[in-house]
Amino acid sequence: MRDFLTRLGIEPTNSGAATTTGFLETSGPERSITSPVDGSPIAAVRLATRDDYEHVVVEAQRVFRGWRMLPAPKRGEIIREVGEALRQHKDDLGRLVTYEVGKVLSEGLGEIQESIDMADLAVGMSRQLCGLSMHSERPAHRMYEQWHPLGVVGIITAFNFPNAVWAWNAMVATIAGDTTIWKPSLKAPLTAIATHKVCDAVFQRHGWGGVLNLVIGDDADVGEAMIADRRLPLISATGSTRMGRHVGQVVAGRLGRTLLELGGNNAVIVHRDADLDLALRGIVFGACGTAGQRCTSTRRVFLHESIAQPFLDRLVRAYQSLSVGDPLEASTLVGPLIDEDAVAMYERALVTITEQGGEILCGGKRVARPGSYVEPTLVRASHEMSIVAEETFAPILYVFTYSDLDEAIALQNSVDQGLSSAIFTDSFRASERFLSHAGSDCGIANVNIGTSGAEIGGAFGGEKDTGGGREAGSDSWKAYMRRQTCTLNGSAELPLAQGVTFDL
Ligand code: UN1
Repeated sequence: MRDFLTRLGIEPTNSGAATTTGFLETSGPERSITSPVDGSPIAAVRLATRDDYEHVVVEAQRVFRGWRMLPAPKRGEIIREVGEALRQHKDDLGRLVTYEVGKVLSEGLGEIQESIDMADLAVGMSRQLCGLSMHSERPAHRMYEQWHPLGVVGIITAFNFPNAVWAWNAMVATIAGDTTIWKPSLKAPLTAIATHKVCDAVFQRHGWGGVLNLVIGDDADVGEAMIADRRLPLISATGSTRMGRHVGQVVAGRLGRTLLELGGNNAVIVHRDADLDLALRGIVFGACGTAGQRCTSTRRVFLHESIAQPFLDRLVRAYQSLSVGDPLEASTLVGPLIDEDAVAMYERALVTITEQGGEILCGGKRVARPGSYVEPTLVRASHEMSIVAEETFAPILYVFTYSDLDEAIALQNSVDQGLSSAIFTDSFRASERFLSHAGSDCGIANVNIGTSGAEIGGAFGGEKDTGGGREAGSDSWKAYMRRQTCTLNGSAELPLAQGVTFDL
């Protein structure tokens, strides 16, 4: 049943760092990785130390100096092959994602598909790294802007998308001419190792080992070294707002750039004229998909008072019918949480919810089976409850009612996070209001679609405490390049701009 591990080259003990020459002999402590599916150990990783990191960053810098000179469409050809390699290994990688982090198999496979889509998008981008040309105010002068690769890009990813979020960054950064150092979550390092092996094999075949690099280590050791490192002009980090605030401050302290994709507290508004069948499916997938552990997970629902009670009854019935269990089985809709800490966090949140006066309509307990399983939970909530403003990374959905659409939009916007949002309505006016400047304040605003499951063709990210970064989408390559304005003088004179004279 675990053949996919062998096919992906996962050993009983794996090195936690890779660069030009492949995997290194790391010398950090060994960490055993346990599956949340059944609580059994999968494999171990020997973590990278600060010295290993140092070695990798020197290599990544050296390789950058060559890689940046390869024409972008040629870099794109390599990424096209990376996309092919991901296609070939999609089934095994998807299974590994499911086994290591617990999302159901169709979501595990979907995640690899997201990376394949990202590769395809990046191949196209590699021929479209376009700059503007401007008319100069000076005779026989020409101005244009061009984009250069940045350097070595640090990519810090979270456990919940252990493959795709790396791909959002790495596919684009590499066609842009950068090299990358990936520091994955210590909760999902095996997917990172397997993904690195599959993708790096293509680079190695072309003589470009060291474009993709991997460092798996403690935050205190490797993470801190990375974010403080002036040799990394850009740090792209995905995770909690707390983590992002720290990364943002440290990188800003050295005037580096960040691309932050942090917490969400995403809401769905169900208006009085909504197609309730659609709304039901959108909400349940949004709240319970990946067991509520997406940054785009639906955490709050606002029901128009005219449909609230009958819709809530349907929602409760839908929740009661959800199959929670082994995510590798096709009939399962909700897998486990990532680990025991996550279960403890879910249980603590439920205590707080009850203390603050929330009414648990269904769920609310741990599921009695080996592994980190919990019941998807529906809570009738009020805005006096401070916990509804927090992101609890678990399948807990707060339900509110409203009478006026503007009031619902204001409540939706009242939290610190600003990632994803949705309205279900058949009213053109309601939909336009939601999408107007007075509407949703989030980076993603959907109509008749839930909050999660965005496509890579659109820029992904959010405002406020979500960090402001955008990944994927048409012009995302700009984040991985530096912009240069060039003015060329084809005349025999040296006129100064703004009419300034300076005659010697
Ligand atoms: C995340 O949870 O960090 O839109 C990313 C979605 C996925 C990506 C989620 N495409 O839900």
